[in-house]
Amino acid sequence: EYNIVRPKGYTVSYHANPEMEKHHFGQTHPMKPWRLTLTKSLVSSYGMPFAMDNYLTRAATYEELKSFHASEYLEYLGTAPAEDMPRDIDNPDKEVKFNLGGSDCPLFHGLYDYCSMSAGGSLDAARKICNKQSDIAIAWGGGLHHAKRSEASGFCYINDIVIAVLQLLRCYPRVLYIDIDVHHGDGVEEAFFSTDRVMTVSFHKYQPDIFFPGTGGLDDNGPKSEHNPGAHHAINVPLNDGITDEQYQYLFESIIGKINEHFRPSVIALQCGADSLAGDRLGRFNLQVQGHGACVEYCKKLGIPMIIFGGGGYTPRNVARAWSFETSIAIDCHTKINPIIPQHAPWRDRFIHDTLFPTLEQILGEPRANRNTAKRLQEIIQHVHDQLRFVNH
Ligand code: VJV
Ligand code: CA
Ligand code: ZN
Repeated sequence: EYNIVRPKGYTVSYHANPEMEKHHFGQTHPMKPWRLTLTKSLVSSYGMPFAMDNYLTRAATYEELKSFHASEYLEYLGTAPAEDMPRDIDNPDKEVKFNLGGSDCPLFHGLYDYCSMSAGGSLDAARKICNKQSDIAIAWGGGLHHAKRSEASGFCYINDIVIAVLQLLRCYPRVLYIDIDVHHGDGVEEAFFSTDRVMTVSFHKYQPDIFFPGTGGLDDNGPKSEHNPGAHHAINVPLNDGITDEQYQYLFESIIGKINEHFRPSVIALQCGADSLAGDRLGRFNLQVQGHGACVEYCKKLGIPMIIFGGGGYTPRNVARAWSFETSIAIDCHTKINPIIPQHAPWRDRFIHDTLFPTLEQILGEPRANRNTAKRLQEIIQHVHDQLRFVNH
């Protein structure tokens, strides 16, 4: 019906596990793993699984998680009692130390299974790319970019991206990490601060003291200590409220195009946090599904192997739209896809508007003011170009 066929000349793999999606952070917590179920169901309603290799994600092992995380943190993560369970008298200090149990990173039932499955999907995706069994590997359950070596942060407990990139570094000389989540990808940036084999680029809303996590200013390009090969290999694109598809696409293509020329990545890791879309419960931008997807399409056209991760995204119907459209870009059927959500799609009423591409008026009622000036965008591009003069591979 939709004429969805395997793309010619390359392979796309899709990594998911419905078990991961059943976990709950708590009644009104913004992070809803159920959005992954809604995404998978929309992807399936379009028949896209026929065009990909579909893998049931396994849980990453303790040893695999240890490639980035400290054992004392992992041990506590694996044994910490859920919030409604009796607490150990010694544990409050550990919860504080590891930032577990607050409102952002609650200790919920099955937390360790949830985290290790998220990391397992991203690691499976990285292995398929390494083995050349896949050219584009999709892991919507990953993208948890804030987690640190021994600390949970911003809804993230295990940094599946760092673990996957460490795997990629075993088989590729240079990895380009790109992060279009509305938040700064601080955990991934910090993990690779001292290597010139990974360049990290994050586009995000930046307003210290007001918007999480408060890092990622234009001048933050990696510690400029004397012998740090990683200096100049962290690129930050701080933005204001209300950026539009047109501005974002212009910035993205100018910056990523230049980085591709200078850094010449052997593989791309793209975090597609969908909280940069208009109408997101936590986001502040005016991006539409088309503009968000244009970033994926631009990266795909560079013709380099790529892992695509999920990330943030707090209005599930818009998350499912964006990630389904981006899956269609990966398999190259986005120009043929019917913009009307299929009649047989489960939860069709959840989408409110029956299209993959609602207008800004449909999403927001009245649009959010755009606080990004043309002059500022030019300054950002100029600064990034200046940084790249230090980078030549
Ligand atoms: O801004 C913060 C930290 C606070 C302390 C905790 N309170 C709840 C909020 C302010 C300073 N945290 C951010 C974290 C955002 C994480 C984004 C993750 C990603 O998308 O980048 C990748 C997956 C924040 N913003 C909004 C909230 N927390 C928030 C948390 C809640 C909530 C409402 C808003 C937690 C529980 C409940 N409501 C019930
Ligand atoms: Ca970002
Ligand atoms: Zn986010």
